[in-house]
Amino acid sequence: MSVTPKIISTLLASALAATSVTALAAPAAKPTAAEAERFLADTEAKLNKLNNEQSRAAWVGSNFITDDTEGIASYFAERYLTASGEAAIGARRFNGLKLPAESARKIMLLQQTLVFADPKEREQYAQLQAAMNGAYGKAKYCSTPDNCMALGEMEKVLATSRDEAKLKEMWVGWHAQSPSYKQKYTDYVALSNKGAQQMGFADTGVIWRSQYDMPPEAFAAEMERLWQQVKPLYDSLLTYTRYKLRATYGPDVVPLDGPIPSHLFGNMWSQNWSNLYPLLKPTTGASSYDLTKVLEQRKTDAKQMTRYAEGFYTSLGMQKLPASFWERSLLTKPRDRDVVCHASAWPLNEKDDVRIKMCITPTAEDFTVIHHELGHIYYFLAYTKQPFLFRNGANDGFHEAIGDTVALSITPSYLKQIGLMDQEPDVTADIPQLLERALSKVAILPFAYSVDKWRWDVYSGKTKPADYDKSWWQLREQYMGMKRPAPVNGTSGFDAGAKYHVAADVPYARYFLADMLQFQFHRALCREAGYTGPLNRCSVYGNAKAGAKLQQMLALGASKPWPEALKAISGEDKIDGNALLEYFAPLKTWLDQQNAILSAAEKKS
Ligand code: X8Z
Ligand code: ZN
Repeated sequence: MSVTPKIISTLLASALAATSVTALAAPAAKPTAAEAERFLADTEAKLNKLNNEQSRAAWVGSNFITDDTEGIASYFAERYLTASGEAAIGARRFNGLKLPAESARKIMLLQQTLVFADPKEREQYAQLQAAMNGAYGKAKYCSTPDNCMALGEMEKVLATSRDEAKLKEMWVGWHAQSPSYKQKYTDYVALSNKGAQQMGFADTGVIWRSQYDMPPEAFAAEMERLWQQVKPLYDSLLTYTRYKLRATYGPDVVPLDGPIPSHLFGNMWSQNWSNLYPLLKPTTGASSYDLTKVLEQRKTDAKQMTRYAEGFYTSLGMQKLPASFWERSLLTKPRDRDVVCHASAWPLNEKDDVRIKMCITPTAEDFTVIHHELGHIYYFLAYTKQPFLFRNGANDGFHEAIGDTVALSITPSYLKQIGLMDQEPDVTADIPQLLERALSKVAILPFAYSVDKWRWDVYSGKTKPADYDKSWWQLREQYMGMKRPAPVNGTSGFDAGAKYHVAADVPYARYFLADMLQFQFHRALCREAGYTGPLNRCSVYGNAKAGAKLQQMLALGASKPWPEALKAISGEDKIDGNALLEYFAPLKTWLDQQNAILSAAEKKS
């Protein structure tokens, strides 16, 4: 997980009762600013200690999935929940009191959490969370009792095979696993909402939308505004992709209009279409360079992949990764046990115990992901000196955007500099490169938006458990233009749960925001470096000035409202799709030309 303080908390029934009574009775002596400061100091010290303990237990729970480690992880999560719940209720006393801005911000942050009145419910909540995490990590598809595949192997088939039946088998096989924890998820949602209501929120989705320094309704409107801004680019990319998939799989599988079956996009969730690049690449001017091939041929191991990424950050003037990072991280999939392979970055304490857990393979995709993970790590390291409650991203989208910003600087000229490419391609390769990048950066937009649109409706009760799949696929069709490759499983299916972040209950709007922010950050860093050419050819590798600018923002952590952090790096104070659109503008023109040609050819045939 990339987020330090857990937003979820709980509270002993007695503490809640005491607080409510106080609220109704004649107010106790007016709290003073000095009391508030003491309260914050005590609370931060306590939460820091309990958070370190729960992180350590969660690390073990995700690295060695057994019933015992699951029990240990939920025990420590529960202890943290108890303390953070007490803190949330305790903080209410200081609402409205005149305090220094930073203290007022801490009082506000402490209250954005769940609070459980009933200790039994708190325990159950923590257990369900640990159990769903374990269930996702252990899930396998067995075509026969002795032929079982883990998610990673199935993803590899989706990435490389063009055999439609095989793709469908992988897709359906993986999506048959999540119904086993649907009941757990349903119970978990109900409990979570109870916790939100204890704290005065309508439901958990409202808490999630309240974490962006603006009212929750304003945040939902911002998401919609941003989506409308970038939708035309997505539509052009989908249209082009449709023609190419039609040519590959035939008109019976890929219709000319209407939703496309979602198992054909090279990815289990069709959120990243990079693996379709060989099918989609322009016939002229396309670079034949294949980073995956180079990494495979050189037998680049997981440590070396990580070293490449570290090298980028140190070139910006950042520190080397601490020795403990190398000793304690998990970089490859163990052969002898179940682990949660979904890549994650962890701060284990407020010093420099930072780690990643990732099953690295020598592919271009993992080359990007490792830069992403180290973005979290360098953010953790940059804000260690902040007080506990500010040891976090300016908002969660910032946390997700840092490593991706750095990865936008993985250009041919950079790859040549580090010896992974012999010859830089000429400008005719710009469109192919932009297309390749759009297959991850543009394709994810409607996915990222609609995952949380689905959860907002689940948490609000608008979508009932029997309609989970119905609503999931309505959203997939409306936003992504996709459909389920096989009929929906009545009312017992749980396709959303086949995505890690749903099973692990990690909010997803962050990736949507990060997708916009990283282009704003990239543009700002390139300007800082004095670069004036096209943004797709800019790499800030080795540029200390750009590095200092980035570091300055990272060091703020969550101490200021995010618009101030954005201003510190870019001079802008709004998240905006404009930088992304500017980056891909030449591709948009090209896609629309191609689509006109392909549409005319389709009409003729
Ligand atoms: O979960 C991740 C990271 C860890 S925070 C690997 N990502 C999202 C996903 O895989 O669904 C990065 C891109 C989107
Ligand atoms: Zn991340």
